Amino acid sequence: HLDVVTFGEPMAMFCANETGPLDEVTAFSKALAGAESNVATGLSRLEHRVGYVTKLGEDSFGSFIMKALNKEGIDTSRITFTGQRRTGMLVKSKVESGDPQVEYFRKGSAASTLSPEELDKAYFASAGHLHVTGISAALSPECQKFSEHAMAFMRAQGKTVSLDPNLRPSLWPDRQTMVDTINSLAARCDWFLPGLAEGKILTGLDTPEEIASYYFKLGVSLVVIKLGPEGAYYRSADGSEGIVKGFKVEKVIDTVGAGDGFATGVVSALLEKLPTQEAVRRGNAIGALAVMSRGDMDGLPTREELARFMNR
Ligand code: KDG
Repeated sequence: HLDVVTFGEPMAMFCANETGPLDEVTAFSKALAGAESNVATGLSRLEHRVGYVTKLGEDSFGSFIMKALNKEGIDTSRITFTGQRRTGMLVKSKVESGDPQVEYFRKGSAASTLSPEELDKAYFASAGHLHVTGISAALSPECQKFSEHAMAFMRAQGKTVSLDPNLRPSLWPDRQTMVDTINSLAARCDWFLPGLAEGKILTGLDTPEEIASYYFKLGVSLVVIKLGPEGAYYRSADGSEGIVKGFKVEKVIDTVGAGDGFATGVVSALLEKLPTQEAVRRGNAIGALAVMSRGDMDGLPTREELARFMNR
């Protein structure tokens, strides 16, 4: 039995050890990356039972990722290896401020061949909740179908589904395809977690209130819109809405992974039946912890670390 199941593409990430343009950097440190594996890691550190589904290449990155996920206590029993394709990777620059430069090497990767026929229904049904990000649907038509089938299947089973759009324009053929596909996935989720800029791109609307209304019409029961350092706006089907202020961040080290930290907080708290406002506050807390550390996962707290940060 699992609390949460998720799927996607984990990657070997090479983070620059020094600032400067990527083509000039000579030293990098290897770490695990991937939006869904970040969330799986965050949830597992908070003691939720998490299963992660993907395909890896039979290469050193694949075994590196497998070991890292196992070390986090994530159930990896449904991860398969293929000799036909490589494990994806990315390189990331180091910046003093703003967002780092990211380059992907993942087209045609092992994970991008995950197809709907491979959906292990019994395994998914053993979980109470499914977490999805829009990155998976961007990887290939098969992955898009896998996402659609998994979401529809879990909804039909009476399970909850969360979706973080995680817009990655560079992975999509064009902007309109990205917008249309993500919005059709949003219509299959319960909890939708866009950033404000993403919400604007996806709906053409301006305010968090308008964006939330758009997704309520599509049938979601909770919209939480990330507002960066300001915190987050939420609106729930129970009628509650408002802005939950963000936590103070002393120094921003790396913004990548903040949204995954946020999703970890919101999803874990909702599964623990905390009130929506508290769930959003936990999302803000883990998002803040994530931007204060370099790797995607370094800031993801244990229960004790989270309590200490939230009560300080
Ligand atoms: O959300 C963090 C991700 O951006 C990073 O881990 C890499 O999955 C990744 C992606 O596709 O950008």
